[in-house]
This record gives sequence, C-alpha cells and structure tokens, in this order.
Amino acid sequence: MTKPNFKPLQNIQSSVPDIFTPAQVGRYELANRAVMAPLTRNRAGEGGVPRAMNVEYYRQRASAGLIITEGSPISAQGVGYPGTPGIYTSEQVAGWKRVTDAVHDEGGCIFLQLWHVGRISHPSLQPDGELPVAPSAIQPMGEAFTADGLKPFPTPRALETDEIADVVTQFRTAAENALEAGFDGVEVHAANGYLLDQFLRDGSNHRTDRYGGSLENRVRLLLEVTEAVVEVWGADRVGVRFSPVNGFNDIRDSAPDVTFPYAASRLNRFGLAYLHVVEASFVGEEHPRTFDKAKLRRVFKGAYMANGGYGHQTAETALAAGAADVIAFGTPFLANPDLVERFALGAALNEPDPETFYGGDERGDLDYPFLGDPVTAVTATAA
Ligand code: 8OZ
Repeated sequence: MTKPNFKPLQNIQSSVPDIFTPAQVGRYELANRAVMAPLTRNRAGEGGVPRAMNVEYYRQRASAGLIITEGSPISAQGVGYPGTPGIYTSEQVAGWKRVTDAVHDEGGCIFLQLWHVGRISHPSLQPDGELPVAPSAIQPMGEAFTADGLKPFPTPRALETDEIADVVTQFRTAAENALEAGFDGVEVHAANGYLLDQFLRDGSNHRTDRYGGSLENRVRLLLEVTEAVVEVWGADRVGVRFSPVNGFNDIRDSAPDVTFPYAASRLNRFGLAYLHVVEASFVGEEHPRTFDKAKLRRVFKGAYMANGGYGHQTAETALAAGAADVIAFGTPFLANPDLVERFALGAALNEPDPETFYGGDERGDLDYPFLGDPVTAVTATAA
C-alpha cells in the first residue's frame, strides 16, 4: 500500500475563488474562470471551411480562460444551418488549424464543440436532399434557416438501430479531426434540442429498441458517443453540454429533474473535464422552472460550468458560493472581446447587436471595440 498523499491545500483550493482565480478543468489550469460559450455565427466560408474572418474572431477573444467554439457539424448529416464550420473534411480541418494556431499564439485555450443537429435541419441542407435523421419520426415545431429563407422543419426519418453505430463513428472521426486541427479538447453538444438531446428526452425519443424507452436506454447514445470521443482525447480533455430547462427547438421532457442528474451520474464513469449546463431557457418559460441545478452539480464529478444570462456580479456570486467552478458567457464575450480585462477593471461593456448575430460580414463580428479603441458604431453602457 502506498501512503496516502497529504499534500497541503494550495491557495487555489483554500480561498474563495473569483473570476480571476485560475481553475483546474480536466488536464488544464485555466488562467481565469470566464469561459467563452459556444456561439453560432454562420460566417464560415464555402464548404463550411473556417476562413480568415473566423480566425480573427477567435484570436480577438483568446483571453478567455477557455474558448468553446461555435457548434461544428461532425458530418454532412449533422448540418442544420448555413455557414456553420464543419469538422469532417480536410479543408475544414486546415481552416480550424489556423484558428487554433491564432488562439495559441495569444496564449489561449480552445475546445471544439462537436455537433449533430438531428431533426433540426431541412432536406436542402442535407446530402442528396434527404430527410434529416432523428431518434423518432416526430416533427418539431418551428422553421429551419435554409438558403431560401425559413422553411418548416420536416418530419425527420427515424434512425434504424443498425445506423446508430455510424452516428457514433461520425463523432469519433470528428474527434480525431479536431485533434489533428490542434484543439486543446472537445465538447460533446448534448443540449438545445439537437440529436443527443433528442435521444435523451422522452418528448422526442419514442423508440422501442435499446436506444429508447427507459431512461437507461435514452442515455445510451450519449454514453457511446462520449466513450468514442474519450478514446480519442482522454476524458480529461472532454466536456459535455446539457440544457435541462431549455425548450429551444421544440424539445421537451416529462422529468428533466430525473433525466439529467441520471445522465450526469452515468457520465461519471469517464472522469470528464467538465459538465457545461445551460441553466436558462432560450425561449419562453423554463421546463420546469423548479429544476434543481444544485443537484446536477452535486451529482457530477468534474468541473461544473454554468451558462445562461450570467453577468459579472452574478458570476462572482455563483463562484463564491461554490455553485459553479467556471462560468460561460455568450453574448458578453461576443460584444466584448476583452471581457476579462473589462471585468478586472470594472469597465463599461459594449452591448451585443442581435441584428448581426447570425450570418453577414465582419460587422458585428470583428468590430466590437476593445477598451481604449475609439467607440464608433457600437454603444457602450455601464456594466
Ligand atoms: C442559436 C442559433 C443556431 C444554433 C445551440 C448551436 O443552441 C446552437 C444554435 C443557437 O446550441
């Protein structure tokens, strides 16, 4: 028997952390606890290839403790929106390599978000104009963003049982591609009504095979995907994202308070770097509003990354209370490439401009001013 290791507590563990306290997340000691949340921007080049504008966008934001990229489709089948940067062709890998090089040049850390949209797509976005795939042939309410404008989501095709191994392979291959592209890790997107979330929830998963029905079965695909990705990266460079109360993309579950703590407990066997939780709903009311996020945090053995409407003060409160280990900021990071410095100085923040969130050019992407830049188009408000 080796002696127990009674290392003295280090400052990082013994003092109350704030945003500027380094954080151990899996293999990495992050320089601060302000993570840049994944943000869909629809600005990739032809063929879903990251281009110069995307390189500059991520370079500008490299002072985040960790950047999580916008969702990156893992296959042609996984695409649901125009202009999303994929991770399934060699051109895409080369494009992402320029992004990771730029972020690393600036001393940053960057994970790629692995994304399959499942039924949140449209034949015009799918290979050979095929129907999008899903756990079950249940049409989501809402509309897809196609090249010809908004079109209703069609009723998707339910995946055959023997096709599911191919979905796992899509994730594995994409994870290998992300490694080749020089990322520091990957996040498995199991949130916001996309494929893995569709399998997790009983509103979208009516399967009767071993991937549906019981909770154990509904979690199976997530576990198989996570296992494949962990085999490529090692668990300490892999995170998973959930959104238990988000009704976005017409997703619903009769008991998220049961589904998500159970899924988190099943993920514990891997020893993942983090669980990233969208704690709010993008649309309307939360489902249900009583969701116990503290329970999810308690159940999961790894860093807890909170996301959803946090600002400087609410983030500090959550970190000081131990409610989260790190906080992911979305639109604040979009509008403030130097968000960490602004927090440190108590400086005013630029306001995000929703008109330029999705698609378009450098405006609303590269022209949000840094502190000290002349403020022109974008208005500043008090923090
Ligand atoms: C907003 C618009 C399009 C996609 C997500 C990838 O919710 C997204 C997304 C968000 O995770």
